[in-house]
Amino acid sequence: MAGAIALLSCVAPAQAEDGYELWLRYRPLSPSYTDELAAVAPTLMVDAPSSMTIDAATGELRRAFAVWLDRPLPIADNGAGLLLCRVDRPCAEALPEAAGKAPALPGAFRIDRLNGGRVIISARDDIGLLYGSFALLRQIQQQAPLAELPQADAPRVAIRMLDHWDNVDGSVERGYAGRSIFQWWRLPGYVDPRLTDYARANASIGINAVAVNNVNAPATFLTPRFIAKTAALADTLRPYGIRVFLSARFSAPRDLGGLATADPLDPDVQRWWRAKADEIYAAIPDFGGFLVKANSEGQPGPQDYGRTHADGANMLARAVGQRGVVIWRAFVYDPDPAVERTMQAYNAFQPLDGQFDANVVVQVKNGPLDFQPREPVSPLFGAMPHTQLGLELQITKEYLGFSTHLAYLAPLFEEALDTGGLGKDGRATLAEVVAGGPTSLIAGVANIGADRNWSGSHFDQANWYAFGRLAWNSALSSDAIAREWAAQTFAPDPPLVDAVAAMMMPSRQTLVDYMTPLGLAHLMGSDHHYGPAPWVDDLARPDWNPVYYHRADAEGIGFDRTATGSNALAQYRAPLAKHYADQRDPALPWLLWFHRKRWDDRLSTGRTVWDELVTRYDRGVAGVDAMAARWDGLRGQVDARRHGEVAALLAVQQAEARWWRDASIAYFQSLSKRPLPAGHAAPAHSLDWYRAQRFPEAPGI
Ligand code: BDP
Repeated sequence: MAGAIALLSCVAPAQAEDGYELWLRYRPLSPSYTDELAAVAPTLMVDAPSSMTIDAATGELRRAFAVWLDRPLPIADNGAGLLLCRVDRPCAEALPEAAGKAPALPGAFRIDRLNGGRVIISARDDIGLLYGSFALLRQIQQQAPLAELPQADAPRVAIRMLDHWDNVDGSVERGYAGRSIFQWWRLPGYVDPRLTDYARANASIGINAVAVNNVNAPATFLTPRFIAKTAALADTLRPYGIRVFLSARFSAPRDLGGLATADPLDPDVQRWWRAKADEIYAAIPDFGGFLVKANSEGQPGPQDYGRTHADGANMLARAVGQRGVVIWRAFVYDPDPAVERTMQAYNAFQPLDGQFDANVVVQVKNGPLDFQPREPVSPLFGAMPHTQLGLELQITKEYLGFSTHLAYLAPLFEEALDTGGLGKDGRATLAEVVAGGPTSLIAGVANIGADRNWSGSHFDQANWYAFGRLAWNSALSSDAIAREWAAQTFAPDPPLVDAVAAMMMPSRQTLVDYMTPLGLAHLMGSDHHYGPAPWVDDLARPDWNPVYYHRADAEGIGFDRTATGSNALAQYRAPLAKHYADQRDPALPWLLWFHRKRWDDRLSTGRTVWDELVTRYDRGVAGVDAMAARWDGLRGQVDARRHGEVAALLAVQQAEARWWRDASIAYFQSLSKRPLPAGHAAPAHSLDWYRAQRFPEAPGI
């Protein structure tokens, strides 16, 4: 009987790949590589005081090596195996000189090979040993030559954070991967074991902070019941070096405390927040602090009482004290939209530079508008030298085709991080502006939900992964990140990795081409932001309407943000303003963002504006077709389930790219009255047909 079972288990098909394991997918490696690995790491030795974080590190190493070596990795007291070494322990004597010396943010680590043999992971803190363990595993998963394992690495940004826009009822604002993973109703008694896998995934890419609730959340999250629930989450995440934050509603002293006001200068209000912070710290000693959306899109804030954003942020920062930080969002725009929308956050915050307390971080979205497929960077990154600015990116693809469309976001993140002409002397990149000190911050709005594959699609996992890797080290290239992700997620097979990276790298530009080419923005359907609706002109505020942004009419198209128009360009320093104003760049990324052009104006490409627009739309459609064809070519090289799921979504994307192209061309042609250039097909339907489409059930609202 036992023999029969053994035989059966040999022939039974491997468990279907459903994406649950993310990039932490440990699979047998090539026999020769396995032999080498077994020689280098026959055992694991730990020289560090015991802690939950060390247990997490050894647990992960043993989980992976058990698969690779096909036997448990024994923990040894001595010997020549893999060594985890905290540099304040005797093991440090064996380390190279440099180990543990360089000043760095917590989490720095080294991987060394002694005399070409033994592998040692060393760090000054436990979290560094955990990060070092994940770095080693990442290398081995890619079958990197063992000679290439040595490395020294340290984070450049202190707070690498996911912002969940999760609600009390389990829904997720702008979430396209199912319900909230936090299961608020069952907490604190039941903590879903899935959250440990969530913590592992985050730690593996260096994420060390999470805001667990929506920036639009009610004050409910600050009640004792929800503090207890949040404490249970914090207990689960703590071993992985992750601190929990809460979005705090500014009116909480009124909503919960029964006070008549939430005025930040009122002593009762200040006392209420101090007591609330104390209550939270009693339950969660390493609580990260508050994230606040104030006086923005109807949320309450200090301006309700004639106070400034600095008054509000500093009041909360004093309640938190040295124990944590207050992350104050700069995503505000005036209730009176007389000033051009993209200039408003700058106008509201720049005059407050220097007025924020040391434990306040002002969190600025990458662009001055709102997470569009392409935006210039926010001018605030060049204008607040005396304020700790944090960067907010959006990982969930609210404006980039939800989790249906394949768009790899690392090039978008990288484009923002690498933008120069910023900082106090106008010479820093955005990455340099936000890097460095103990409250430096990069946050990303999470794309995680209760879907089995976490992100709604397999390729959207790459955006979570790339966010973490770039928040840790913005100097990594999008291409390198795509490759390491693909090798871990699918297989460390170079031709496969090449093909997957070749799909991912142009995918964001492809999406820009079929949705918002040439610097256009905000053309999506109202509220849900799904699909094209460039014709919308009847929303309550002018700056909620797509027509506000493209300004197309019989004459031409584009938003004049130069000195002859809104002059938003003047919010940038000269070299960056010049870069954005450039109309000769053959890529023309910012053309219609900063300039208004006539339809027949000739561009540096040799085409007229109208012809160029149509050409870009068609280039976008062709790009999606090419991506689908490439994926089709990988049939048989990727497991059938994941291959089929990705292929199905790519087919939807092919149809929806055509829809975007056709609806946009039908609308703009109704204004331009120009013929389509030769070789470009007419839209499949009339403009009225596109205008009549309705999607009230679209997710994420
Ligand atoms: C917008 C989203 C909205 C968010 C807002 C924000 O549509 O759901 O609440 O950003 O960032 O893009 O506060």
